[in-house]
Amino acid sequence: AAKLSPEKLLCQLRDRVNVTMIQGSDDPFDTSEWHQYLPRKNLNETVGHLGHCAVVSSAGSLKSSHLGQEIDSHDAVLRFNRAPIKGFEEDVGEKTTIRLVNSQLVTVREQQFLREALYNTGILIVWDPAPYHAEINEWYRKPDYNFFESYKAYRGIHPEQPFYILNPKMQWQLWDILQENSPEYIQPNPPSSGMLGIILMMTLCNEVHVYEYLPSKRQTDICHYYQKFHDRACTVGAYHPLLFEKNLVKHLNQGTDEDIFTSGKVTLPGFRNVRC
Ligand code: NCC
Repeated sequence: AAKLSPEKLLCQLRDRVNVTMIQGSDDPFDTSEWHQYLPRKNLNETVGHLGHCAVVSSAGSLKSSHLGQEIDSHDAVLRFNRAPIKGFEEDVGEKTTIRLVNSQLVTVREQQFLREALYNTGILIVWDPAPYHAEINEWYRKPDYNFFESYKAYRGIHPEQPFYILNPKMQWQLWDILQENSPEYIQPNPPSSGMLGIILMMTLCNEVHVYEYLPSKRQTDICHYYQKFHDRACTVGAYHPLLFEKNLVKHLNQGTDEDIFTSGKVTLPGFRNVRC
């Protein structure tokens, strides 16, 4: 596969990855039952036009980074899964505008998900690994984790908090581009929450800064900044095609290598600033 220039790659991502949330008009969500649960406002209306945005990976290398203030200076901050703030403000900041969670977290850890205050801040978005290029209908019958009942339960408890379901089509549209631009065959598993979140923020923001997704000089084999768990696979991937995702993001970086080395920081343009 021939690697595209960063400019061409940005255009491919902009034009081929359709980032949308499940809507009441999407079959099989077009029922009065689902209409009670899905948010009335669409995501764009809820967040408005965002300028500078930060994406905070959950990597262990955020520990002792002192990036908190810099992260909080952004107009919007995206976090993942159970990544906490309390006790880690100095390194990861305290602002959460959007939290992107996987369906496993919502299903397997349902009781914690329904109870923990961590999830009550900002906008929630859940995603689930769908079969390759499946129609929404087919995915709905065969989700990777059947999170739909947990989603409804959460919506019942927190009806005012915006909580969206990511349209699963985008994961494979993105995966196709990853595969086309990689020299090797990639296992057909969807991209990580991190990569999905980066693309999401590129659709919502003028500019995106990603922290410790490409590891800085602080890289270790510690999986998360919030846990004493060692596993190198967290950074390079096992199930998710993390290494390929990270090569792509490195290729698109508009910041300096120095920024990566010292802050694990990557600068990406918002799609609205991409000219094709
Ligand atoms: O670990 P996880 O990811 O929640 O991390 C969020 C995103 O941060 C980036 N990351 C994380 C650690 C690290 N050392 N380097 C990184 O670059 C990745 O981009 C990652 O996506 C997920 O993607 O949803 C994942 O979720 C966990 C787990 O389900 C949740 O944390 C909930 O407990 C998965 N771990 C397991 O299933 C054991 C992980 O594989 C992927």
